[in-house]
This record gives sequence, C-alpha cells and structure tokens, in this order.
Amino acid sequence: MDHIKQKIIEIGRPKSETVKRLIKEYGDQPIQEVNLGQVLTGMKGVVSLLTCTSKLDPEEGIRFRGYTIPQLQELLPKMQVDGEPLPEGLFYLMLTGELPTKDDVNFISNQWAQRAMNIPPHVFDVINALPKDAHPMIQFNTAILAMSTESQFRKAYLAGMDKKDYWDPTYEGVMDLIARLPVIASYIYRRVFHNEKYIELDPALDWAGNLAHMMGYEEVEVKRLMRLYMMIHADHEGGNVSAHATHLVGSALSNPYYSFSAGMNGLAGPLHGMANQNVMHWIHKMLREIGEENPSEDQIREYAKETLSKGQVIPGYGHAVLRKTDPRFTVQLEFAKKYLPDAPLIQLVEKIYNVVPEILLATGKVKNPWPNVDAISGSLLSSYGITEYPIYTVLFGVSRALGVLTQLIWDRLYGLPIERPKSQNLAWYMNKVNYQE
Ligand code: HAX
Repeated sequence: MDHIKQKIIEIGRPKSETVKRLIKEYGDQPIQEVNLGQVLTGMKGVVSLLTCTSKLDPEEGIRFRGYTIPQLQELLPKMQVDGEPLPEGLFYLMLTGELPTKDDVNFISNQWAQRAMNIPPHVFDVINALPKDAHPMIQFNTAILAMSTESQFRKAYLAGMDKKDYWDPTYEGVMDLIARLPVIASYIYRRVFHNEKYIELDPALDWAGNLAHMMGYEEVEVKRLMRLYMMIHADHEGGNVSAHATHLVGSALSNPYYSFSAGMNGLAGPLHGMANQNVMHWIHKMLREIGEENPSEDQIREYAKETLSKGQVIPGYGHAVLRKTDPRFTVQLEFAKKYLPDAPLIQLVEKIYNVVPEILLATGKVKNPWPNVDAISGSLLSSYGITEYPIYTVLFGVSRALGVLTQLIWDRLYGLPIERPKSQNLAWYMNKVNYQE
C-alpha cells in the first residue's frame, strides 16, 4: 500500500468513529433553524452537508483546508520558483489536510501519468460515435460514463467487501479518473477544433502541463496558466451544484464515474460552469452588436441594461454564496496584468467590471453584483489563443474533479449513508406558515 493510502487510513479511521458517535450520541441535537425562504430559494445557507476539503466565506471567498489561494501560491510546490502551484499538491492537501512535500507531488504526478496511459479503446470509439458538433460537455460526460467499465468499486463491491473499506476502490477509481481526464478533454478539443490531430501524453510532464501540451500549447505561460486554472476551479465547498450532485449520486454507492458524471451534468448548466463560455458568447455578441472592438463604458452599460431588460442574466456576475468580488476572479486578473498587460480582452473585462456591478445593484434584487470566477477565465484563455470557448466548461470539469472526487473519498471514509431529504407539497408549506389568500 502506498504512503498516501496509508495516511488516508490513519486520518480517516478516527474521523469515521467520530461521525458514528456524533450520529449516535448527539444526533437529536438541533443545529440550525431553517426558514421557508431558504427552502424555496434553493436551500441557501441551510447547513446540511459534511465537507472537509474547502470552505467558502461570503466575504473572503474560498479556503482550501484553511488556506486562501494567495497562501497556496506561496506554500504549494511548483515547477519553477516564479510559477504557479501544481494542482497535484492541492489534491494532496484536500485529501490529507496536510501540505505536501515536493516528493508527494512528484509521486502523484507520476501516478497520474501512468494511470493515464491505458484508457480502454472503447472510450475513444464512444466519443468518435458522437457528431463532432455535439457540445464538448456531451462528449466529455459520455466518455466519463464509458470509462466506468473500469470501475474497481463495482468489482470489489460484488466480490463482497467490508463497508469500512469502500474508500479503497473509490480512491483507486478516483485516481484513474483524474489521471485520464486531461487525455479525454484534449482528445475532444483536438477532435472538434484541430482536425483530429491528436497529441500524445508526455509522461515527463505534470498533470496540468500535460493538458496544455496535449491540447497543443507548449508555451511556458500557457502551462503556467493551466496550473493556476486547474487549482482555482478545483473545489468550492460541498453545496455547489457539481459537488452536491457528485455527493448525492455517490451516496447511493454509485461508483466514482457515475458520481462524477452527475456532477458534470450539473456543471454544464448555464448558471454554473457553463457560465464561463456564456461570458465569451455575451462579450462577442456585444462587440458584434456595438460594431466596435473597443467599446466605451457607456456602450457596455447600455448593452448590459439591454440584457437585463430582456429578462436574461449577465453571465460571470453574481453568486449564490459570495458577496464580494470572487478571489478566483482577482487572482486571474493579477495573472493577466503580470503576463498580458496589453491584452484587449482583459482590458475589456476590466471595463465590464467597472460598469456591471452598479447596474446589477440598481435592480434591487441581485444579492451579489460582483464578478465570479467565470467573468475572466475565458478571456484569459482566449488571450493565449485558446479561443474555442465551447471547451471551457470541459476544462473547468477537469479541475473540478480534484475537489468533488476527494469529497467522494471522504464520504466513504466517514461512512456517510444514502442521502434522502424530505419533500413536501405547496399546501404543506402554505399551511405551515398560515398563508392567507
Ligand atoms: N444577472 C442578472 N440577474 C441576476 C444575476 C446576474 N448576473 N445574478 C442574480 N440575478 C437575479 C436572479 O436571477 C434573481 O432574479 P429573480 O428574483 O427575478 O429570479 C435575483 O437576481 C436574485 O438572485 P440571487 O439571490 O442574487 O442569486 P442566486 O443565488 O439565485 O443565483 C447565480 C446565483 C450565480 C445563479 C446568479 O447570480 C446568476 O445567474 N449569475 C449569472 C450566471 C453565472 O455567472 N453563473 C456562474 C456562477 C459561479 C459558478 O458557479 N461558476 O461555475
């Protein structure tokens, strides 16, 4: 058994005992009052999930195992001193709660490179059976499901396995799945946008660097950006749609492939991960309609107001939890200012940032008028030549695997049961609050 699995057992077993005791001895204690508004607006703020990988503060933004993004940029191992942290290190941190050594990160990099080599051929046949113009998220998710033929969890479950060991084949499946996603994502990218001219994995490269390489981008800065992108999109607590969907489906002991696929179906929604490409769609439509490459703030203001007047959302703005500018937006803006100070798209993103919040505030209903991670990520990728924006949600999905699948391993370590909240009909709620016609 490798040292990471050994560590997981050491820290996971006592935690599972704690969860059992909490349920048995403290299970009847109330922890929070829930009001009707919370239930009818998407369970906002209802504490009902157990997640250790990251925590989202409305004002401050995300912390991964207690560390902010700038702290992790300092503390996690990197390829170059002035580079971005390797996402392998973030995975280790989320999994174990401890900062990794360079050796830990190298170990994971090597594991993922090896596990990425032997994707069964039927997975590519399945992708190839889809029309090329099928959205990349359809191709990505189909491939994820096709890979579930490899699930160790199902085999081990059927062979008869002690519940307390469920985490082990889950871990193996998670490691295989994460390892293979960059190959799948870049295969889809090259299939759809680069005439099926595929590029082989380079086992000497790190996980995110390999993704850039297999997509066809060898520049040091693109690899650096990909490492940053893979880190900041990895996790956002347990209640966001992709994390919660992965957890919910996983609670039925569905294997990691089924569970992650559920999460990816959620990520493909325009209010969640698909927002990153919708931002680009919105920007390009604006430039076409205004007829200028460099519109003024007044022109952007008018276009944003028009979007709202048609009953549409402004993508890249707002958040279900955050109440300030998303630090994932800020860190990308800083990256852009450092490496791409003159990029027109980044300048445009800044102009949009100058005008959109006040317009959203003026509606009187938007709870968070500030930009989220998606407001800039596409402009950054586009500025490096990755302009084919339908692939952006797939890239988000590759990164999101790190967090939601670590959460799945922890669900198994904690021994969490099947999830089954209670639902009621409208009359029940009306009755409960003495609703008067
Ligand atoms: N543009 C226009 N209207 C917006 C808005 C925006 N960017 N953000 C919120 N609103 C509206 C809501 O649609 C809602 O309107 P109604 O009352 O008429 O239904 C009202 O303001 C209150 O919504 P809220 O409480 O502020 O926001 P929610 O928690 O319901 O929704 C969303 C959060 C992120 C879905 C929302 O802000 C939104 O639609 N933003 C645009 C899409 C987007 O960028 N999504 C990505 C979010 C980050 C993420 O998950 N990335 O993957």
